Amino acid sequence: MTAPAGQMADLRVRLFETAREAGFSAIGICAPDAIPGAAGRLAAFVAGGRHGQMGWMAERTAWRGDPTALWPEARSVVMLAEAYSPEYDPMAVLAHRDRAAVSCYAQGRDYHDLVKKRLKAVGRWLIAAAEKVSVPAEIKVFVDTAPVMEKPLGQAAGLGWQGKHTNLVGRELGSWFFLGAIFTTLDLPKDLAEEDRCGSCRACLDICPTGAFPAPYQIDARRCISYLTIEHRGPVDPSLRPALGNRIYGCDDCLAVCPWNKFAAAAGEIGYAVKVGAPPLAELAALDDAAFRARFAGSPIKRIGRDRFVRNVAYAIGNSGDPTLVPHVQRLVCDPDAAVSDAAHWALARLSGRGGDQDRTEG
Ligand code: B12
Ligand code: SF4
Ligand code: SF4
Repeated sequence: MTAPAGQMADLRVRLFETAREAGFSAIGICAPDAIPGAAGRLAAFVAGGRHGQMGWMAERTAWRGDPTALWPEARSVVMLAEAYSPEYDPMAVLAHRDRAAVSCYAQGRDYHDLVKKRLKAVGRWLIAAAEKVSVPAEIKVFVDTAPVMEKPLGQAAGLGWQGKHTNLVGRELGSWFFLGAIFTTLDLPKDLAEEDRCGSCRACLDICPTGAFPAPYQIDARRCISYLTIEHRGPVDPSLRPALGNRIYGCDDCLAVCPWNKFAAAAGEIGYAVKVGAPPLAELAALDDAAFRARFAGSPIKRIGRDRFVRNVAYAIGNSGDPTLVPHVQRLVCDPDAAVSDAAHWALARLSGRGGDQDRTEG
């Protein structure tokens, strides 16, 4: 939309204020054509099979790799960061092997709901503010699930850079933040892209329990514990199971070690505060479908369903080294879900010293 530059500059200032008042920790704007390298890297990622069972990553790649193809009328991409920084050490739970390690991002309410609600509020404000100066505006809001590459867009909008672990890191934000996008037909003034500030650091690459980084800045999702515990259906490759440790939903290791997190902005949204905690594995292994749904209502954990969740719990019990947990996993041997039953067999064998990869250490 063409409008006087001064009008757009003023709208931009007020948009930034509104986004901060709404609770976002940072905001930046880039052009829809600001990520020309992303499509090729996405193509290489998919061609290498690095998306594993996430078949949706291989679909609509023309849109995902190029925001101008997704919505040709868009003139600006407003990128927003929402902090969820933990107030505790996310790695501490890894030493309590009879308890479940649940990633910080999944401790509270589902971020998809919280971020989307906020994005829509800011978007509605933008449309109304543009209307007041007689500039028609349209918007579309995205968080996570649309074919949009949020990290390169976030870097182009100046929110941070894609670190060697591939996630976005900000100088003041650290890396504990979610991303959301507002595409708009308004031609707002743009920000400068942020530059890479990883330097010679490689802490995230070295800590990864499964060796999921084939090279700095590249991930093979098939080896990432976040993928294995959340996205992967059916049995996990036995060679990777010991490295899961007690992580039953997501993994925080590569973010937790990043030195830039000492500057991390505090989480403004109380919805992300610890709710799930680190429950005993014994308790979680007993969940049936109804109990699982009731316990994780409103949580992102609910998305993976009871079977995948209990499969993960069984792997964690296998890795616990705690023989008192044997009866809790024994019950799962006859589970109707084949992956749960397989995980239970594996856990029993590992606890009795008959199976698994006893020499690997984890967390
Ligand atoms: C698929 C996906 C996953 C997959 C794959 C991860 C991945 N890195 O692609 C899995 C399930 C493993 C995953 C895990 C996690 N995810 Co995730 N995920 C996504 C999703 C839906 C798409 C990401 C994507 O496009 N991947 C495809 C690859 C090709 O793109 P890319 O990672 O940007 O790859 C770039 C680099 O490889 C780089 N590159 C390649 N070669 C080279 C070479 C050089 C020299 C350089 C400089 C760069 C470079 O270029 C590529 C393009 O920019 C986004 C949401 C979205 N719609 O964007 C969330 C998202 C990235 N995830 C997020 C989060 C929070 C996580 C976890 C931390 C959750 C957890 N605690 O368990 C972990 C982190 C694991 C990790 N180290 O990445 C956040 C990240 C926020 C942030 N601050 O960056 C996002 C943005 C969701 C959101 N809306 O907030 N995720
Ligand atoms: S989330 Fe965990 S498993 Fe995945 S890349 Fe980071 S450290 Fe590795
Ligand atoms: S841990 Fe080091 S290499 Fe990894 S993202 Fe942070 S600064 Fe970059």
